[in-house]
Amino acid sequence: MDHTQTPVPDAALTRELVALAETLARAAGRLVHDGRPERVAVAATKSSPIDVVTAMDLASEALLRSMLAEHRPDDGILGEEEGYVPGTSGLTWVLDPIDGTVNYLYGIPAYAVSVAVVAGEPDPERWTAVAGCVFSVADGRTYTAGRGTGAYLDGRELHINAAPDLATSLLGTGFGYVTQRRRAQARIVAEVLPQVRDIRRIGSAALDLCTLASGGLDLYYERGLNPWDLAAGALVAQEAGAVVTGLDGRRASADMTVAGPAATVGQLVAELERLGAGSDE
Ligand code: LIP
Repeated sequence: MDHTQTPVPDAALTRELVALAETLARAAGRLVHDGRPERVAVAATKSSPIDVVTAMDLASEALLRSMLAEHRPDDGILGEEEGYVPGTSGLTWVLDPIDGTVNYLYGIPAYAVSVAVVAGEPDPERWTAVAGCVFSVADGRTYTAGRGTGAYLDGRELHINAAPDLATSLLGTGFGYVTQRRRAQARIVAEVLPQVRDIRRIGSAALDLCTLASGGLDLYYERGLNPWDLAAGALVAQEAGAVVTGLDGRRASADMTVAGPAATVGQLVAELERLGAGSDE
């Protein structure tokens, strides 16, 4: 399909898509919440022995896909567990059935179902994010956002914190699953930590970005995010007033995602570029 000709939905369709994203995320969230056994087993691993998949990751994505087949049969789907199925409408749903899988595995209450729909090529550097919902499973908080229609937590409009300077910013970040990248990320965070108020490692990029949107963090950066990790959370953060970007003038992508108020994002981007944070060397 030629994604360059995809029209971006108008406000009315955007609101409809936000409502559907919320319906899907909450339905899968109920499944994840109600179906969590006392002891969660690892069903499979992916990029490394610590990159785990549970049966509930698979069940959650299967439910999301079945609901989309009913409600939006012509749209494409890009999901963490089952990959990409192109559609014919120019819209693609980007699904993370459980973001924060390790937290889910250990019973740490910081994991979410992330559902977004984008127009154009399903690539974070090229897509136009249209609507999204991040459902925080453990506490039931529902973050929603539509392109140009604002960001909300349980219906309350969200705005990021005013920009403190870097030294008083509470900074969220995360780490990958592959040893070489983790070693490089440890080097970067060791340089950044003395320059900020403190670091928080929540373990879910979607919740990091939504926490930023609601003022619980001042800044966030992470290298290695998959499209499904950032699709909905980045839209929530942007609609709450955050800049979401990559390094070297690029858009946010797997190479790097930085989010927060424009002034301190500029300072953090400059420091991450100086430290070579866009590579695993
Ligand atoms: C997680 C991300 C998180 C990152 C973790 C992991 P998953 O996604 O949301 O930001 O630090 O390493 O990639 O694997 O739980 O869907």
